[in-house]
Amino acid sequence: MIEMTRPRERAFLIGLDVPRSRFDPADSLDELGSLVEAAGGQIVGRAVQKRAKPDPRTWIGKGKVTEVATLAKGLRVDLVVADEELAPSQQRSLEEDLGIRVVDRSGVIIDIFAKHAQTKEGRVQVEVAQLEYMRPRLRGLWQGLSRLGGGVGTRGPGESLLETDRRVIDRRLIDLKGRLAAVEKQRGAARRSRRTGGSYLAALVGYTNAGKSTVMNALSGADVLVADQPFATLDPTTRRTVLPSGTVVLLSDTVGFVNKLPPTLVAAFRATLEELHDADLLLHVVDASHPNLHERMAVVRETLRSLGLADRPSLVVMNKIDAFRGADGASVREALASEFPAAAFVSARTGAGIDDLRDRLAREAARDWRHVRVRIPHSAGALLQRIRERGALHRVDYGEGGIDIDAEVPPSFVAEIESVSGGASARSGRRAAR
Ligand SMILES: Nc1nc2c(ncn2[C@@H]2O[C@H](COP(=O)(O)OP(=O)(O)OP(=O)(O)O)[C@@H](O)[C@H]2O)c(=O)[nH]1
Ligand SMILES: [Mg+2]
Repeated sequence: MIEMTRPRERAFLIGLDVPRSRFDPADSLDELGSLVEAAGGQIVGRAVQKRAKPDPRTWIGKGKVTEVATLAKGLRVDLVVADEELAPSQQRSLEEDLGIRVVDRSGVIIDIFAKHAQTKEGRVQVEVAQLEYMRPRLRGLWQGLSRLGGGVGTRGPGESLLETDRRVIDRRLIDLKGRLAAVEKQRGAARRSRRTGGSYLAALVGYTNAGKSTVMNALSGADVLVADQPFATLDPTTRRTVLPSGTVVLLSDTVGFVNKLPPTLVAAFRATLEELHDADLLLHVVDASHPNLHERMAVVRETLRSLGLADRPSLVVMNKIDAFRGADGASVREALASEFPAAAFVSARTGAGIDDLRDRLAREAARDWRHVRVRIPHSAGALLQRIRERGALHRVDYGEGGIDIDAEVPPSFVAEIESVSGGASARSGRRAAR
């Protein structure tokens, strides 16, 4: 399908400058360029057309198609990449008119996902996305193939052959989706047991390449893969980090977002993304050194909204402050602190600000903790470690009649502690925010 197997295929990028696009079209093409490079292509040229709206037949206008065809010939272009998901018919018409293979932004992103998927589940999810994407585009693919055969003409196979292929795809999709449902069920069980474990869960979210995995490593000492390329992380991982108070916080790292993330991918990765619904806090990691940080933040917020996570407590983490170059040499704080007063400013690479971020995390985790002062029997001593991990254990006194403790814990944990103590809570109450 849209595999770029030969290394460094020569790619020509095309974009549209239509009113009200979020990104400047040149910036968007830059980003498309890095996506194509991550998929194994080499950028040899680009063109942007200003239009009121896309051409219904060929996306870019007729004149531009001719212009691109001429340029592409001179540059020995292997494929033309459109900066948006094209309708299957547009992709087909463009290929016909250009006489060159046409790939769109979605095809490139799905291709990178296919390259990076590691786990079985990740691979199945990617294949579902690939097949869903490919299914309506079969006819074009067939035409491409017959052209490759050379001299066979441009007619595709008969409808019957196409229908057979669609049926094969549909059967495969049913099989894959069945497997995904089974994994989802297992995952659901794992999540429930994690929930009853009761630890605070902070999920790292953000634009791809913002440094989510690096922040995860800096906070937890984990060794999650970090790479200067889009969608290095596809499969979610969860790591424990112990805050100075002894409180355990779970951190989860997951797939990043990008402008115009293909809908088939979002659907296929639903199970992965649903993990975000368990999070007590979203750490929105931002590459503060990127010129398009505002647009990217808007994409992330919009994606979170579409996942039903708009109201989840979140903390913006301005990362890569070491690489920030403000206008007139302004520091990152001068440039961004007034606009994002609640944000944490860090460099996951140098470690700057990471201790502060840990403190912020501790404060967030402790937001609704309750104060408990109870006496528990010596037989329940094992509870102490769990109190320390889920909350903060301030004082422990071993007396003859039992263990007196003074602690702050999440509300969900209060009842369990009080039941062990026989409900003899000396003073339980909402804790004041520190
Ligand atoms: N200068 C600088 N580079 C950083 C910092 N944090 C991360 N990076 C670099 O940014 C690139 C992406 O980092 P990752 O942690 O892989 O980013 P990610 O958000 O997990 O990316 P995906 O998983 O691909 O979505 C890598 O080259 C990192 O070394 C930082 O604080 N400063
Ligand atoms: Mg990552």
